[in-house]
Amino acid sequence: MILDSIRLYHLRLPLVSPFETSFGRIDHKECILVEIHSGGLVGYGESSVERDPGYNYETVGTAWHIINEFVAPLILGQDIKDAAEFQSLVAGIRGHNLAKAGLEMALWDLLGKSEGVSLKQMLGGEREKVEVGVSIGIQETTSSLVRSVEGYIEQGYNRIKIKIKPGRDIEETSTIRNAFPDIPLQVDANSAYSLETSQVLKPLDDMDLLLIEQPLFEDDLWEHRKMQAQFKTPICLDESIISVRHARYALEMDACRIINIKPGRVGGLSQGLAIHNLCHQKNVPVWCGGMLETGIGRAANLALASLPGFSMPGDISASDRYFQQDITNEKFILNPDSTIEVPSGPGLGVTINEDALQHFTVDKIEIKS
Ligand code: OSB
Ligand code: MG
Repeated sequence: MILDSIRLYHLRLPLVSPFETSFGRIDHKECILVEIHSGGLVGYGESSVERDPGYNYETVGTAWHIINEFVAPLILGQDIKDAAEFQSLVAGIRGHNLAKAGLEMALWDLLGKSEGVSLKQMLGGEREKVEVGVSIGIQETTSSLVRSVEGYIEQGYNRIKIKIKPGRDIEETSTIRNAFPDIPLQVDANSAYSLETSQVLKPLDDMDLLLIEQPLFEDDLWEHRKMQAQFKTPICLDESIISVRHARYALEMDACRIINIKPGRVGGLSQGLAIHNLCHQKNVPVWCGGMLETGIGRAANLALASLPGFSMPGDISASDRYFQQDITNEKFILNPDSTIEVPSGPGLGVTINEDALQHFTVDKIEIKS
């Protein structure tokens, strides 16, 4: 497909409730919507960046710069037939995975639309609906956390993840475990501990958790290995796994026993697929993480999570868990069995609500060859 032009939209959507992690608190989700034009077709992708460099080093500003100045000139006017070709064109750009992944996603959408096949089919997905959970931010008090968990369980979520940080960890997790003895439960520290300070997490090992997500520094596979040796509970890596190579290193050194796959963090759906394939072959469970995506990124996550190796529920909640108004016409709804339907239309299988897009756009740019 010859890529004629690219439009970037800097979006800012109000969240239904603030989201707090060990690295900060937000009440709006910012990201970049990527729109690529080819002939008469339009493809959409989402760079799941945030405003601040808290989760990783990328931001709306860096992704805007990288796409505009470096990615776009490499691909505009080119005849690109698949994601592998896209990846080889941008291979010279170090890092900036979230930026690249937004463009790759838009390319998948375009290819799917031009061939009349869904992203799920293109990736080799098998499920019609996928099991999902909810990721709950740090709350004001432990009792408000209990109420929040209770609310999501009532809505039908059958897997709970709570965010932790030093000083807001053991009491919170044990209270939730005691209040909901049977609920599948996991915690996410977003790199808030060192190997030394992670010793306070030892009691988590007796709380029947599915996993402990990213306790230590993002660039530290080695100390995750040391920590895993001290814990029965599987460590799951998120931030640390930025490529297929890192997934292989982490598994070879036993730095984790489960991997959270976010297509953005690893540089695109094609890379998420490759990590899935590696883990599936080694019998390592994976699940699909989330970055509070709009309906565009959520559609892509659902398609990826429909692959057979995604054996644990994803952080892919219903649209109304995030936004009162999303930018897609389609809304994702939680089924009573804690699943969400995978879109089946061509490409991502979702359409843009132009009014909503205009309403939430704070900046936009068109790039031509
Ligand atoms: O670490 O998984 C994370 C959101 C933003 C940045 C990092 C993370 C998260 C979440 C939310 O946990 C998952 C979701 O999209 O529901
Ligand atoms: Mg995480």
